[in-house]
Amino acid sequence: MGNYKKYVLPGDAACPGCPIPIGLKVVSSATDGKAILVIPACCTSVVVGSAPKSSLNMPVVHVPFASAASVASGIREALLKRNKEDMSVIVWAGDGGTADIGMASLSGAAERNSDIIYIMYDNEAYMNTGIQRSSSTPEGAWTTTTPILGKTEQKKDVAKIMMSHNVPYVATASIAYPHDFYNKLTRALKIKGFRFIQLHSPCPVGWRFDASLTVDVAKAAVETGMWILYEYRDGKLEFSNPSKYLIEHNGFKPIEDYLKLQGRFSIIGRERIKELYAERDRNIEWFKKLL
Ligand SMILES: Cc1ncc(C[n+]2csc(CCOP(=O)(O)OP(=O)(O)O)c2C)c(N)n1
Ligand code: SF4
Repeated sequence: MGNYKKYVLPGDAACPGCPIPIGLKVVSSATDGKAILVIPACCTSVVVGSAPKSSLNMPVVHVPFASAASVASGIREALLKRNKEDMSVIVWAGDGGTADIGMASLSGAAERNSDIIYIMYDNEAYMNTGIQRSSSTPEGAWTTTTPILGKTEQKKDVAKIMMSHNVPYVATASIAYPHDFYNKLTRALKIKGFRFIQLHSPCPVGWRFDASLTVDVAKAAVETGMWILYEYRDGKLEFSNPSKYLIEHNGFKPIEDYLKLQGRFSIIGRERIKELYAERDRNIEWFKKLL
């Protein structure tokens, strides 16, 4: 990987074990800093701070919650008018800003095939304002707005929604597999049009695990099939390793191995765990149809 140390500086405002600086190191190294980041309100707005004291040494435009994809589309058009073809425009947004409040502008940018990359770092709740449920929170997870039964609805699958927009590139990634994320972003950077990457990003504060376990939790999500790594290009899907290997060899670890690492699932019942197994299997069968 390239030199992220030039761009992601020590001394940010992240909680210990935060997945955000891990993800941004990959983004800055894959782009070698040649990108403008558009960041709607989220933990990252606080983590990197604002100029002139930002810990992220790249151009950043902080924007209102719902507008990120539209603002990014406009910036890209302005750059093209000025013949600045080599400067990419990347949205870096949380799941609340993507799956919920930013969905309309995201869908609009995808439908127009705007020449931007949209990275949704998915920490599966509104962390910055106090761990409220988002539509990307998984079933059974505790949040401050689902305190008794955990979330009773399934996780909204934004990457699938983006595929249905027939955009040139959709991928999933995980902060536990930075090289896979780096390679996907490098490929996405070479494609024109709308590209979307959903980055699974466990948050120790909101998911209730020890700050030393961020990468282990992210890895366990993949190893249990609760997060599947894939790439979707021009109507064809390809699983990425280790998900590819695990699917082909039916080698997933029990989902409980993932759940028990996190306090947010301590209230989950046996029936709901059964439902998670069924959802995982249905999900994989659905993806297999696109192979
Ligand atoms: C229109 C609007 N509504 C609400 C807020 C308050 N707000 C700021 S950050 C945030 C949560 C963002 O959640 P998410 O996008 O999941 O990112 P995370 O905080 O988890 O990184 C909210 C609700 C806002 N800034 N603007
Ligand atoms: S709440 Fe979670 S995502 Fe937000 S800064 Fe802290 S560790 Fe990072």
